[in-house]
Amino acid sequence: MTNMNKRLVGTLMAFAVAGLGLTACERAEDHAATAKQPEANAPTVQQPKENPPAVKKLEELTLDCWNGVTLKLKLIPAGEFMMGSPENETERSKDEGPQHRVKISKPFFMGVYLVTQVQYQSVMDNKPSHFKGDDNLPVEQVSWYDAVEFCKRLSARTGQMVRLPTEAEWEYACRAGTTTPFNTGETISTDQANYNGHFTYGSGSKGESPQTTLAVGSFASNSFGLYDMHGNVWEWCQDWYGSYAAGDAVDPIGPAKGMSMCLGPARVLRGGSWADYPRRCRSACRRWDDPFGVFNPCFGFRVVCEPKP
Ligand SMILES: [Ca+2]
Repeated sequence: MTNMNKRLVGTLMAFAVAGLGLTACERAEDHAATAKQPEANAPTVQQPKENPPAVKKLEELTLDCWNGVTLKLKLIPAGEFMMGSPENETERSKDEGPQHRVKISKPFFMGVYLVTQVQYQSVMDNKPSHFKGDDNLPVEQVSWYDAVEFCKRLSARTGQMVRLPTEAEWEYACRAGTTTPFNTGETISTDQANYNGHFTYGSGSKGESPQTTLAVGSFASNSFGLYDMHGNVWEWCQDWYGSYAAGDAVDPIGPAKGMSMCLGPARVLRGGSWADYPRRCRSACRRWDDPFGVFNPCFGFRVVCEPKP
């Protein structure tokens, strides 16, 4: 049996179990309702329980970091996409393949912006960034462990489950339904993102190269309403870095252990930065680095939050 088939069988069994559970539960409630109304004048037909989970109505979530500093997230719908790049994509790397179908089975909230310096300071009580001057610059010079600690503290403070995105969630959210190298199309310009505009991608043109981070949200969002997915700072993802597993996947979380790179097992970063050529900002491009003690002014993150049931 292939992995996909195993997952399918698992999913069907889960549905079957859930179905049995619901039936048993509704029967118990029917019984209770009947027992409470012996006069039986009222209609005994129970309304079907169709209340959708509250999450379906929520488009946005705002988390209170501390003292009036908030962090806004948007609901990303469940769906499917082709993860990785096709073999004919210009300037791709081998590790972006094989392209495979990924299902994101549940909606999730994702930070509209990169975590900013003021948000980071309000949760972690320090300011590690190399670039200074504007509270709304993205935080950088944070290790993977710093980013995870931020999520833990914000979870504790808000009662929400805040974490780093999986690599699959990140790419799905970045693409926002697009299949081109960028969510802006076949190429990208310096009017659309912060990267090293002295270099071009495909038929693109040269442009500015600010050589610094820029305040989050300085360019247009993608169609999910997320800003700076391409460029500004690289974004730590939850996953260990490794080759993609063969075949289609549902909610993949990456390999169980990191592929050992020059500094040991590595974690994934996505999206490129102010310092990078545009090819490194593509939706499918992957970077890895040491999760400990990497103080790089190109490394930041954004968070996701699992909707409460
Ligand atoms: Ca980015």
